[in-house]
Amino acid sequence: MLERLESLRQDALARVAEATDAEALRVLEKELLGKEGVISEILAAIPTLPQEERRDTGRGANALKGELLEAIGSKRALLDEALVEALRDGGGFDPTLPPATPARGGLHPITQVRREVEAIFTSMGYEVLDGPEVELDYYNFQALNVPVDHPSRELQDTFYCDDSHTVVMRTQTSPVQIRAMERLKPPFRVIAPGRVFRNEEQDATHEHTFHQVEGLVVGEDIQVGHLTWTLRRLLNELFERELEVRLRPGYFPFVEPGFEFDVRCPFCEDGCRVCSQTTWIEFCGCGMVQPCVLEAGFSGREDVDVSKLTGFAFGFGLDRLVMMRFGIDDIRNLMGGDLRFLEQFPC
Ligand code: FA5
Repeated sequence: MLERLESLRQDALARVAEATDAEALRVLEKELLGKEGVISEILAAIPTLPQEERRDTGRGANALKGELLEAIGSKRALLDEALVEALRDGGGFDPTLPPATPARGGLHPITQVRREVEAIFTSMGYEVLDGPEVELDYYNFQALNVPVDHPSRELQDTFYCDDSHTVVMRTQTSPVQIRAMERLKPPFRVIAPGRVFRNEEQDATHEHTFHQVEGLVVGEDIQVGHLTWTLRRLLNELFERELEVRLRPGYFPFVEPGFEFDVRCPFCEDGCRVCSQTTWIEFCGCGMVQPCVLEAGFSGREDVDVSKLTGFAFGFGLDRLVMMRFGIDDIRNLMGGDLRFLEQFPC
């Protein structure tokens, strides 16, 4: 067997050296080192050899395998180099052709609109905050005036992360309100865009994973007028014209009074698909921050006199705004990852 290995070695190395192109080398590699190649065959036959030959044959076959791998690798590098040289020397290389342009990626429509929203708010002196997507129940609910077992928790179907229900996938961006109060000194204005999660059935307007933008302003003498002015300014900038708006009473445990803020449909006068034939679009929930939420957020802060503070907060769905902006009729397209859809919104 050892003689066979030696003659195989000489023959194989000679054939590798003689290979003239990458394809010939690939075929040879398969014949020598492939799953059904000569080396595998020798290794597989070892148990059938006399006991005293087995060890040397195994060693010899493995050493040869290593030697052939190296020889084939070096030969492949030589052939590649020769190919490039040949192309350079005129073998089909045309230096006047334009270079191949790499395909350009683009920003996701949600990112495009989020950046626009951030630019509008930062131009009004707002800071952009971030908050954790995996959140403590305390921030997502309790500090926002939603105690354990409060029925309003059912308004937002929650993904709980542990059996004791202390950690949740945040159902809204509102917990960033509390984190902002803990960290910042009033007066301040912040927005907090980000992903939120709800254990909901998907349909054309509902996702289990979607995006919201939270807004919070805290200071002295902050009133409902400041809230409506701010939201109108946002919509006017986004839609580049003055749109009619209205406030309706709305219940959110962390604001009092609380409102639903609607905007007149920018696409029709008598009703269309986007506004469900009503001519109004529900834009966001909002209201004046509940005093008990200010108490919770600023608790333990000796530098803050909560009794002097008021504030407003709002939270809108970014995905729904993107749908309004680009006339998209099914929210599931946004996170579907289909390039044919995404390429319609180049940026
Ligand atoms: C809230 O989440 C409140 N945190 C908003 C708020 C903030 C009120 C501050 C007061 C003060 P609501 O559950 O209505 O509210 O959700 C806000 C927006 O998120 C909705 O208007 C809608 O645009 C969007 N939204 C809600 N559920 C979904 C869903 N399943 N898929 C896509 N967008 C959704």
